[in-house]
Amino acid sequence: MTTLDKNAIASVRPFPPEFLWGAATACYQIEGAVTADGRGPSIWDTFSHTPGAVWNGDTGDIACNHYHRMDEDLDLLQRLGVGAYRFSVAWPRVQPSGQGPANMRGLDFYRRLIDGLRRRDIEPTLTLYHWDLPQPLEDAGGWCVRDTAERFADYVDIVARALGTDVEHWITLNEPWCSSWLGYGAGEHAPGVKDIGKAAAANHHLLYAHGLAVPILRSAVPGAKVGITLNLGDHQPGSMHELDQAAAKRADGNLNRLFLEPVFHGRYPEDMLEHYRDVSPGFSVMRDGDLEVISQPIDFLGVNYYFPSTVIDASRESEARLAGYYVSPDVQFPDLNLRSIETPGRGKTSMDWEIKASGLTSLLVRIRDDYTDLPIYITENGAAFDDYVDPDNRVLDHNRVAYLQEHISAMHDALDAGVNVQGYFVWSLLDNFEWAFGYSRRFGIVWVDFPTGNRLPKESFHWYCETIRSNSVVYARSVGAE
Ligand code: IFM
Repeated sequence: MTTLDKNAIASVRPFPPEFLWGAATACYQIEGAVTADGRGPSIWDTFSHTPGAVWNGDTGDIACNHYHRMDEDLDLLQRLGVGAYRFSVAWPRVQPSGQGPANMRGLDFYRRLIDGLRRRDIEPTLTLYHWDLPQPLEDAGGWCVRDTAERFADYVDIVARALGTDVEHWITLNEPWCSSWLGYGAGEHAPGVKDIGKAAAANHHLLYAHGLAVPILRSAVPGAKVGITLNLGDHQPGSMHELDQAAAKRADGNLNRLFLEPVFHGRYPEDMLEHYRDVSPGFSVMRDGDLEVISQPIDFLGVNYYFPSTVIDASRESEARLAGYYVSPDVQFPDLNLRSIETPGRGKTSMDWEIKASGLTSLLVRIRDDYTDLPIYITENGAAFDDYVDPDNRVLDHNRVAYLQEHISAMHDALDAGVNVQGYFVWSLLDNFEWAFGYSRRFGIVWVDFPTGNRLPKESFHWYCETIRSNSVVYARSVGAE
């Protein structure tokens, strides 16, 4: 592996020969066909049909219509040259009511998907849960109750037995932080509940569900590689002030440590247990033995990284404003008594997320130092920008190319530092249903014209194709790069 010459204007940085390049999607965001072949309703069907919940009243009813255009999308993946495709299975297609016998027509869709990938020499990377809980399970308490984790275990068993022979890489959960804290705490995601005590209980039951799934996968799929995908962040304090340092520690505790510590060290962080001591039911739902279930060995960690965050204690808001900072309430952490501040000069995506590629490097190094040397896959990384189709029928998304280039280069920095990164999946193959933002935010490297469903590869698609083909990234220092 070459070491970056920081004095060069641009240098080509090769990846190890076996490095895995991929693209990622998730079922509710692309499939559509929400009543096809016996699929039942999920919490996202309910939430997206709730007035005011999603931008413009958008829903996933049709989305990219991937359910009916699967072959075309698989051809796009083949053209892109990826070695792997990360997709998720919709629990309500497999068990329409969240329990009971398998719906064979639902499973058959994923069987065809996997066969299509195999025919194209693309490895399936299967996520079992990307947020679409069957609605009847939510009606029975959702992730706030233990029974949902037991139901998840049954569902995993069905999927593993049905599809196991052709899938090696299994991801139990995608971003359980979002399912718990955005879904039950901030109420920004389905099921739209705003109750910190429930969010903490959901946090625990989701991790418990992950733990239950691991041995089931191992017994149903000999040789399975099992992991979990976490959305992790790099939180910096806005100043050296002790209150801001403490605020950054709280944000880190909630987003990162509440998940990494139980999975890798078999314990919850003391400061977070203390912080949530008085909420109900909170972490009191934990039973003896749960942490052993949660912390049993896995084979890899999936990391989703998008943006950095700089936080201050809420009490220091006016001071920060006086100093000229743009301060925003941190709606994603309603209980943590902190504010986000923007770092002047840093670029932003159309999600309003700041761009700081070096945050990915420091995060990866920290995971290695504090938690695990297991293989890491970047299971999501990408950016939404205000793309448009130009008069020559092209989408020249140079800002996305720059974002990807900087982040892939930052991942290379981590490799150079000895972190065991083995693969990278761009988010996302297609423009899709971006949850509470509906179709207003485009993350795809392929443009989707939602009224017709037509696909158009963007400039970033061609750039990523070349990156994969050359198995290298050209590092070009951006102006003001950190
Ligand atoms: O679109 C989402 C995805 O479903 C989960 N991770 C973050 C992406 C961008 O917000």
